[in-house]
Amino acid sequence: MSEAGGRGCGSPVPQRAPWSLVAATAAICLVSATSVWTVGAEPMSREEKQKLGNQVLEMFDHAYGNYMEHAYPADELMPLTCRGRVRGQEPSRGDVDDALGKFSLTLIDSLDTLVVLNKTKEFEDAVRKVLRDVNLDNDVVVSVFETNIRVLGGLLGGHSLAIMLKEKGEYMQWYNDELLQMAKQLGYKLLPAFNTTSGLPYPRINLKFGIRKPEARTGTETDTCTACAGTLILEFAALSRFTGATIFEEYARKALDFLWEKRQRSSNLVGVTINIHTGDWVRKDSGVGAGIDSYYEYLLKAYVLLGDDSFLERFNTHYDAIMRYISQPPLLLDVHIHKPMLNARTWMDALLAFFPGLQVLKGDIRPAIETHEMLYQVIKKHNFLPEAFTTDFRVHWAQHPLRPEFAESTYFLYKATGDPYYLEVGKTLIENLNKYARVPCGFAAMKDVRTGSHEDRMDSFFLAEMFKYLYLLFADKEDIIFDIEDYIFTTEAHLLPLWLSTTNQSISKKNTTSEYTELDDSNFDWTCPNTQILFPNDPLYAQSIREPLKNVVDKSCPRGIIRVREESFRSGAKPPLRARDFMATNPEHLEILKKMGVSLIHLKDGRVQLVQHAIQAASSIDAEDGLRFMQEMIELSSQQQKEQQLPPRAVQIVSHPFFGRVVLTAGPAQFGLDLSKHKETRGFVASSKPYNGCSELTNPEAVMGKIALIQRGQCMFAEKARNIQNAGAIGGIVIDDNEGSSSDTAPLFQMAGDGKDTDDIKIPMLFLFSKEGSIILDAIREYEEVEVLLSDKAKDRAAILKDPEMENEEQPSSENDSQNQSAEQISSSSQEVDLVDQESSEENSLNSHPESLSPADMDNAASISPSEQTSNPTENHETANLNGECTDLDNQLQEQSETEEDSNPNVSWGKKVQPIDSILADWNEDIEAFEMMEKDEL
Ligand code: DMJ
Repeated sequence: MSEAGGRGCGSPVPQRAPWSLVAATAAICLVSATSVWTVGAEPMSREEKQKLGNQVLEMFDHAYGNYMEHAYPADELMPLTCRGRVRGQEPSRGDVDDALGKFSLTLIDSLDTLVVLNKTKEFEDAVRKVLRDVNLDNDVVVSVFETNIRVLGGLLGGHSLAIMLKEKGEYMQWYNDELLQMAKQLGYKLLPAFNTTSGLPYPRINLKFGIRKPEARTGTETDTCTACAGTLILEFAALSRFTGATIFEEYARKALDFLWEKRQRSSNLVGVTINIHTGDWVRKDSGVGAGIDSYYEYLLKAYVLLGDDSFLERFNTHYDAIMRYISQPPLLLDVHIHKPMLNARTWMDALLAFFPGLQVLKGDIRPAIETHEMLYQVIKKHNFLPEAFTTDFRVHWAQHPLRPEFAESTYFLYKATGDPYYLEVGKTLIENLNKYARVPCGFAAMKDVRTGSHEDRMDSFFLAEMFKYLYLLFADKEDIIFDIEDYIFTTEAHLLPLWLSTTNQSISKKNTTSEYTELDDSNFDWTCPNTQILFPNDPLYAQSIREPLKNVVDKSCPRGIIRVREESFRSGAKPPLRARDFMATNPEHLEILKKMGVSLIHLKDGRVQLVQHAIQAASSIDAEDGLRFMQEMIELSSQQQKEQQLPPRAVQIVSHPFFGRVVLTAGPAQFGLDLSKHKETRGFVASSKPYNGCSELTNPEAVMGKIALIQRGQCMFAEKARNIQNAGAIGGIVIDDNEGSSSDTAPLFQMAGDGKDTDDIKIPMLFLFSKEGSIILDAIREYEEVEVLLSDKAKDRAAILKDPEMENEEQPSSENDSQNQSAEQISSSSQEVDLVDQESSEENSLNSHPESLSPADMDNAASISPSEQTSNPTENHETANLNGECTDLDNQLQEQSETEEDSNPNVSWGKKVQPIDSILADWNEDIEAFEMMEKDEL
């Protein structure tokens, strides 16, 4: 540890120091506590740590190697179809694709990871490839935020470590700041985005044509997210200080200054989205996750890197507000910026998992331990952190794109506490990645953590961040070829050297509006995690913080909601009417509605429609209550809609050469055998004749005892089911006749009955979109005998292979057994969409559901069915909690999260062992066929 770090962390309240020293201190403090832990979780031996470190290296090689082999120079790897994701050549995924600029994103994002993982030779090769192949002048519209954190950050991280290596004298001796020149070129390309009166950047820019030109196809946006505008300062200041070109740091500072000016002055919170022209808050909800997260992160880190006190003061002001309103340990719940005592949501998103790590940097470790523990409990339930989960820990959005935030916080908590518990947490993350996300061609994002299905996606941040944090977690100082404490991590985990704080510093003060005020010492409280405060003579202190939270997920209480109510009652005011409590038959409620400017219209079909006219409210406070009520009502009704939908099901191909590794997410049927209640159905597939299954089958002998394949169309699903059942089929798979349809681009499809009694249908029926259906049809063409498993979620491969019928099958053998447990999903169905998309569509839902729309002049409208109100499970939770009881009502969650049996290493492999290479070759042939099919369609 350096002297500066020792000094800073030694004193109970760190003394104010010259800014450059403080900058260094805050970062170095993270390692100060590693020797504190003596009792509690079992210490991990050096050998075990090394073993886990090596496992991380092997996993990185698998991800990076497959990207380089099968995807490069494309931006990302599609790990299921084993090819590159090229923008424009795949169906658009909306905003997520804005990260892809045809600039070999994953390679650039991986550069400094290679050095951290001690792969210096590979780094040297990678840099040469970037310089040789990457073009930053493509006619493509990209996200300014993503391009900044991933590409500019990646180039700067690469440059930072290239000059470090060059100075060491062995590697990179030829390097002459080429990456920095590319970074500068990219920096200039991003600058036109800042051409707004506010100084907030446009969210998107065309790399070739900028914003204004007609060819640019962007520049009409009015809003951006707070994180999008407030996550530039580290990269832009580093670029300025490395090059001496002051303009970048100035622009980034100006954007931050504007956001600071626009903070809600009474709560000191910021909203999620802001109008870049007027500075008005567009979305006034406020949390620490999606849309805001790295704005806060960059204020604190800008102080660390640049030593400018005004950033610390801003961060501390916001942090106080976060801890006052948003933090409800262990939860972090969004609130309204104007009414911060009211929760804006009943769920949390996965991005907030970075926050405990930031709290460590701030030095506020207790709530960091609490939130981290809560998140870990959620992970233990679902193997991964779902994109969003409710306050009572049910899955809200079931995806998980292999986000690194939780690993990041785990690393920082370990650095701060030295508690081996966090090493065990890291070990679990590694195991889950290998067991559930690893596929032969990389690691695939989870499409649904409940079914274990995959998405054909491996985001670049997985390589930039996940492997870095996991490797560093288990590494000792001597395992890394440079001193990590000399660097700060950007939000994408790129490394910027702390010495930049003293380089070209004069430029930072020029042309910035940030007022410089003398800070009182309270601003420096806990700037370092102070071990005397954290562990007051008790090495079990951290464990004692975690202990009460051990069962928080199992025995969940929606605590945030309690707080709102308690606060309201305490102040003597009547609590505002909550959507979930509303009864259309309660006259008192109708009176409150009127006061809030909400009118109620009875529709002919029995539903009631709610419409809000803010100007008809009794006061502006009532109008705001009305707006919140309407927002809650919309959220509630979409939640109810979701709950009425059946979850997706899985079709897993178990025969040679798939052996359970391919899992297709299938749509359920509202009739027939319910696979969530019964054991899976296993059988060989056979096409029915006629293929549409609309009349008595002419080939009953072929489908008898098998799972019949039927084409969608021409008659009701129930009719098809009856026809194949009569022919003796044990199950049915309906394949979409809509050519090219895919669950990647279409929402989950659910087969309805025929409006009559369908109790006579006893067999399970599942639906596959055409793209997924083709996988089975192609497999039949290729292998003739294809066996599948119809179930509610992917089954463990060990269990599948234990089946006596499989005993003689060829089995893959591999050193890495866990790798073989994972199941690949060619594509899958789910109604869940990407977090960003979901947020925007949620916003639109106010205006887009025809049934909830009122005439154009209406401000807000929502429709509900009165009967839905009483069946809302949330209501039950609420009542229980108000009575002070906390019952675990979440049986569904329990069922979903039943951990699958561990793999059985004693599986008796058959005699005809087919080498893994040959299996993969077969697999690749399938993929090629699949690719050809897709190309044809395009
Ligand atoms: C990363 O690209 C960055 O960490 C960003 O700030 C938000 N999260 C993603 C990964 O989840």
